[in-house]
Amino acid sequence: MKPAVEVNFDGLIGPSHNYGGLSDGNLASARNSGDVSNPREAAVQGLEKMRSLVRAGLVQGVLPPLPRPNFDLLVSAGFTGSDTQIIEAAARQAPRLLKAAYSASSMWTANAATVSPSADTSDGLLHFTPANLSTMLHRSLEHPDTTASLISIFAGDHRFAVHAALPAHPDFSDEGAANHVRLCAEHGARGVELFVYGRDAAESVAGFPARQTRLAAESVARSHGLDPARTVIVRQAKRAIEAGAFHNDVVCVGALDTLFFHEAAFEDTAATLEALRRAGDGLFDLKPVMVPEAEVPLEDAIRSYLFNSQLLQFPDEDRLVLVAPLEAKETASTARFCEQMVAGNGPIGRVEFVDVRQSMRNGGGPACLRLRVVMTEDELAECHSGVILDEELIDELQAAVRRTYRDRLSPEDLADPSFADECRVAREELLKILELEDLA
Ligand code: SUG
Repeated sequence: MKPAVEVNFDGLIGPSHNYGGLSDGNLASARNSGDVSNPREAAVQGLEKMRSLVRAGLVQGVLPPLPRPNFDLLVSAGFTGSDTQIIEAAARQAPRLLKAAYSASSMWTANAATVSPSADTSDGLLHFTPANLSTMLHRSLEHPDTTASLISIFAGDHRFAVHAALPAHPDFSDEGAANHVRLCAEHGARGVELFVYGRDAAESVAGFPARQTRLAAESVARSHGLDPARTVIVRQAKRAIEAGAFHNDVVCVGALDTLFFHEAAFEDTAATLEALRRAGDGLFDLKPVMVPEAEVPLEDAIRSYLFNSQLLQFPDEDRLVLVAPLEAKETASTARFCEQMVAGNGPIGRVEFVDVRQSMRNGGGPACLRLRVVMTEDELAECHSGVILDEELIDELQAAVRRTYRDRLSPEDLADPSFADECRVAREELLKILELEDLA
């Protein structure tokens, strides 16, 4: 076994972060639709979260924001002329489309791709499949640029395999790592990959959209060369989706041998745990931490985003640390549960609360903001080093954000054509700092 570390690649929140109300089934996005956002504060909050993990001694990466507005979308919708003409006409005739073109949703990198570490794959490569995100228009725009970012950062086909996104058809709806959990004894060891889907390909589900199909999960597992005996594919509870858990990571997070989840997360909890135990046989002893409905009602879990936390092994700490959103401290039932949990002798020994409110108001907690990539020393040495953060680099990025980002943005402001230039300039500064100018 080659030792490996888990690197969290957070999405650097882009200058057009706004509350567009674009995500049906995402209660926070609907609740805050039309509010004034603060892109500068959002990006600073995200970078502060990254800083706290760097300080804890973890390896932290970052993925750059994507180019916004996405003019390709507006041109595909028939808008022509100069950039100014396109934006002015879209603002008048199709304001929702303009919001989609401006969405900063690529910040939620848990949806950027599904990642399988080299310890799990048949060819020994580290595999990525960018998610097609085909359920939501604004998110479906991400994957071509996300693929380009991943190819720039993980270049070298003797170590990395960056696949094409699955076909952009509802049968293949894929939301990436938000519906994927890897369990193992230690990061570098062979693991079990758990995929959670919301519907079968041909099935039509009433109510809020089920964004992940079983076919998408199976396809990714096949192309990553995962061992079927070490792969578990289970269904998310319909009730959880209906209550607002549009991704499994709103009700479940796992790390190493620990699975932390709400009682209502899976359609069949007993069968899920049994399948995980069978798949992990000889590799690790599963430690399930199930939060009962009687202690934390599903609605509180979803409102507080308790499960949308990062579950991390800090150097020099025996038990895992849950990096949770502040909202989980402010919600009585989840705060109480956290206190009891750490006082017990289970696998989670500490909870740290972080302020990512700007993102939370669009339904994105600490776990949404990061893509986990387990990497061996050789893989880490070979990926683009400009995106691996230390505090100095974080300071530089924050200074650029403070220089170039607005601190007030309402969806109506997107109609101003000069905002497009502002976004371009801000992104180019960030790309320069990250030595990723090729993506400009
Ligand atoms: O896809 N919100 C995102 C939140 C993604 C959270 N990711 C994870 N759970 N991993 C979504 O619904 C809202 C955008 C808006 O309304 O402006 C949005 O896209």
